[in-house]
Amino acid sequence: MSPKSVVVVSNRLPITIEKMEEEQWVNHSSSGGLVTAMGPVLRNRGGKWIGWLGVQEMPDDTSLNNLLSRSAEELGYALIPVNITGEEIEKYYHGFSNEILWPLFHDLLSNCNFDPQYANAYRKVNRKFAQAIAKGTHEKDYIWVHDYLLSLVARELRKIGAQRQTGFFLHTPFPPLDIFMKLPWRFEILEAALEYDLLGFQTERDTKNFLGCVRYLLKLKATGRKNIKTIVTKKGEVHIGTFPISIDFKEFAKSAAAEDVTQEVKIIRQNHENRHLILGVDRLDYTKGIPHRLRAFAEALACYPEMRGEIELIQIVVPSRVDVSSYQDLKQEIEALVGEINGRYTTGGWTPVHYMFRSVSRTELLAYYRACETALITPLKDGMNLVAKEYCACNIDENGVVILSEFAGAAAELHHGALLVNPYDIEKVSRSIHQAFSMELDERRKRMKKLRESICRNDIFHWVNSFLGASVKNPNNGPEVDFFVPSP
Ligand code: ADQ
Repeated sequence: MSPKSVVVVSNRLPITIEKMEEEQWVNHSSSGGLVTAMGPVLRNRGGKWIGWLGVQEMPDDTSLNNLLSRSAEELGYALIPVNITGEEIEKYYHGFSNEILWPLFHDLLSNCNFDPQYANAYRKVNRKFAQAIAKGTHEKDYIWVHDYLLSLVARELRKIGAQRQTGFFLHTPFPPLDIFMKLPWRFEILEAALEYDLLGFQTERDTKNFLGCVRYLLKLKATGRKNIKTIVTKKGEVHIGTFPISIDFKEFAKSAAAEDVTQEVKIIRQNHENRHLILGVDRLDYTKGIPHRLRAFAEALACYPEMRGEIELIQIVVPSRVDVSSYQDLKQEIEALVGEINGRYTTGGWTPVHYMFRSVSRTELLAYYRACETALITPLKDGMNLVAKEYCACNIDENGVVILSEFAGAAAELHHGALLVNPYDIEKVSRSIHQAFSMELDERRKRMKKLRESICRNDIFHWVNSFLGASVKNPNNGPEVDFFVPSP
């Protein structure tokens, strides 16, 4: 019998493919935190990754096989693509996932479009993922499913008669009962979630919210150990725990010190000589609170005239879901606010807001993390917010200040070193900008040291090990292989 291996299942595979001229396809491996962390668990151990290739027009069979074997060679594990049609992408991805679950899970009910047509496509695509798992994996494999797009996979596996041990990690927040109750499919989503063997959330608050919904709506109570709870359903036991996701801290710190980044930092500092630089980095998304942040920055300039000519906000917005009209509206709102602030305050030689709407290179991103005195991270709600952790890891001079939304998952861990704010409270955010601007070096160092120590201890490898560790502690569950990943 082949040994148990880990299989990761996520909406997207960790590669992007692109069609070049003459029908040639090329592949690029993604390099996000999850891909880095899962590498050692999957590589050379029969591991697999199942997901969508991100394109509607699939390559022909020969090109696809070539692409997949090239990627498998580069990554060290196999990729199994799930085919999703254009209509399914519309309804499962843009529809149910991003017009219903995404805003609802971020407490933004007014952004939800509960279109009943979306639910069927969501079920159908979750079924497709289950079929790909059933076909491409062994009964003894451990299936680790990621995120709100795939909450029904364990249920669909059972329905098609495929027995697997499964874990699910939710990268977004989980909302409180009052909000979750509004979901027309609330029972279905909760009951399906309880078909996984292990459920992981980002923060204690998310776990409590989930358990509260289960208790109230399904009349099921959790019992058990402090950090891992157990719920007994008709189908068996489900374990539930909190596993805050993190980053490859040492890799970020090492790359931030490298020569290319150091050169780029010099250029940024020369271009903004003697200025206190405040950094915002976000995907274009209404959950990130960019307009609120710009208003708070404008308020700070209005209330603290001594900061005029001294501070500059560098706001990087990474294009995302740009074909969706509400995202286009958000972009326009941001650009109008940037224009207003600059129109009002710019003087010869000083521009208060520097705005970039593009995906910057990794070298540039790390250089901005290193070069800016303050990070202004004010999502209205966020599962974790890795930018906050990356900023600290790259702050190798240990003198930066983090202003952080109390509604980012990261606040649970970083509250002792960051300046916590309510992003809706424009005056408080503006005061915190002033506090960061005026903070003595000693205090900045003390705070940043604490932040860096905590992120270094709880890095992405710790996250993988604790999730998979919790799955092994379940009797009969979890992968058999020695999958623990040493933090390099
Ligand atoms: P996101 O909503 O995408 O993730 P976040 O956690 O901040 O939010 O991660 C963004 C990532 O994009 C960071 O790793 C960052 O380095 C990268 N990035 C930012 N700007 C970039 C740029 N200009 N070019 C290239 N890359 C850039 C979701 C949830 C979060 C949760 C994560 C992980 O919404 O709450 O923290 O998953 O679970």
